[in-house]
Amino acid sequence: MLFDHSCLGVLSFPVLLSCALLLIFDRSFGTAFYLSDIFVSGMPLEATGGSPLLFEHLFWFLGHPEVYIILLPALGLISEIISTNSRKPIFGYRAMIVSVLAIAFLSFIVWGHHMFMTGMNPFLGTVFTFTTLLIAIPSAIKVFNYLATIWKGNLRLTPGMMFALGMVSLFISGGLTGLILGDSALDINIHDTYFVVGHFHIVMGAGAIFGMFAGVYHWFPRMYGRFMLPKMGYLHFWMTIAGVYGVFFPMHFLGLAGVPRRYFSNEEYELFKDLGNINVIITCFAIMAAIGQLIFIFNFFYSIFKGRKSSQNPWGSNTLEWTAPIERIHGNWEGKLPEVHRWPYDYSKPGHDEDFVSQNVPLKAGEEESH
Ligand SMILES: [Cu+2]
Repeated sequence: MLFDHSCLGVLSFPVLLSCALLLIFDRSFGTAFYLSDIFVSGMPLEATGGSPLLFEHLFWFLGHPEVYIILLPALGLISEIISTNSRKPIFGYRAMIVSVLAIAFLSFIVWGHHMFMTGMNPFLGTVFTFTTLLIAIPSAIKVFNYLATIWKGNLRLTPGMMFALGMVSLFISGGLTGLILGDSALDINIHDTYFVVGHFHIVMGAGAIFGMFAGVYHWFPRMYGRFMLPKMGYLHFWMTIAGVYGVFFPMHFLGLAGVPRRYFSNEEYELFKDLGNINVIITCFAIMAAIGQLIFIFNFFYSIFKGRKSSQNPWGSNTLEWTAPIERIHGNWEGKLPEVHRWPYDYSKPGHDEDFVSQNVPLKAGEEESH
């Protein structure tokens, strides 16, 4: 996933850089990449011939892959956490890899779905709709595989696992509204409304942040040799997930009613008065979510010094980082580096005493590799 993520970064960020350079040229050096027949106080600007839409094209050529640049590392974290805490190999490992590669490739040919309202030829809009909706397939495969990994697993609902499951939940809710926004015929009705704000904050904002929280709770014992306080972790989780849904779920209804995004209140306008002041509810949930984050910050720093001491490999994980000594030493391992003999998902493998087999354990005679 990190490889995938890096490819996306290498290919998409230069486009943003060029986009910004052209903008600097336009603003400071009299070029007209983005300026075309623009009138100020009735007088045409000197620089003409460019296209303001070019800016949007270049921006969104970064903008869409960027969503996955943010999301993929978090999905990588939760793949590991969900498998470890279900005590099962990740379901459909190969399908997962093909899915993230497909998502990465497709993410470069969908940027037009942000621009259905720019006067784009409807036929081109249809093409972007098609490629966008194709992303639903690998995304659904990933979600299915996460659910299949949990299915009949020996679940350990640690705070890290809770956040990982929370991310799957957000990925589903945000993904489903993405289907609506990716379809030009539906998107045109709700373009630039609060529906969009609700959608992307759930899927790429909160979704990615949940993945990061899952990672912090899971690898904290590895980093500091201590656990974070679990009760505070659960409190943080429930306040955050309730906060996220409480803030962004109602926004979908605001958007469906037609309230444009970035308006600070729907009550200012006769048209949207009947909705009541939904912002009050949203604000209450936002404050609750914010308090939840204070709990996390306290828990993090408190646990570094006062958390319960952790054993070498508290979650029973297979990957090598858990074999490194807990004391601070120079380098990761003393002496020889450990050798990898198996994939990282040998959980509950028949023929072994424990329900995990560290990657540095050689294959037994007659034991097959699990891939
Ligand atoms: Cu997009």
